[in-house]
Amino acid sequence: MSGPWPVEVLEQVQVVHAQIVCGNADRLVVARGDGGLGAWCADQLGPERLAAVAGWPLTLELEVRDLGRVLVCHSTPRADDPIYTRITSDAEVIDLLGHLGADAVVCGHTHIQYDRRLSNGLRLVNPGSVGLPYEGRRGAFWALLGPDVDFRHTEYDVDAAAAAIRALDSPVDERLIEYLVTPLDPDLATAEFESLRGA
Ligand SMILES: [Mn+2]
Repeated sequence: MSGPWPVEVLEQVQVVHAQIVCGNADRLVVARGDGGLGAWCADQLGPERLAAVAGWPLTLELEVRDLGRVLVCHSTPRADDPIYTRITSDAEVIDLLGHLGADAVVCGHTHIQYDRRLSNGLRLVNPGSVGLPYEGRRGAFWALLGPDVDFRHTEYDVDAAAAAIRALDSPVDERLIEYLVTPLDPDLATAEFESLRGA
């Protein structure tokens, strides 16, 4: 819920009755953190919408056709901000996720699409990011679940969106807007995340 249009985004997800898990950026909005952006988003949302965000769960369990029992969480079932990537070792990811009674985990946090099978048989899917992808090309990245994992890429007018964000009187960092206009290469972003893991 952190970004240039928190109210519009929340209204859209409510219109479609989306099931949502809370991520670290959402948590920071509720806590009014994140260098001014969280507080600004919280003010835009107002107390009633903010209460809805504060009520979002850390995990969701879904039964998805052919995928089986799917656990959805922003990072792990217990914490919204540990970093792991598509190249983090199976052992480390399994240790972070803990023992789960699920066939698949759908996660977020690193903004890069991947689909991998861990050595314990668990399928791990990151559907990618709509709002801030690091995919080396412009657009919104997401995935359709069931019967398989169908990665999607939706193009939109990124230059117009960047101009609209810049026209807002908001604390959205120019660096974030630049990520939309000139997207990070996913391999470089993955390497950067891995270096943060070791830090
Ligand atoms: Mn995150």
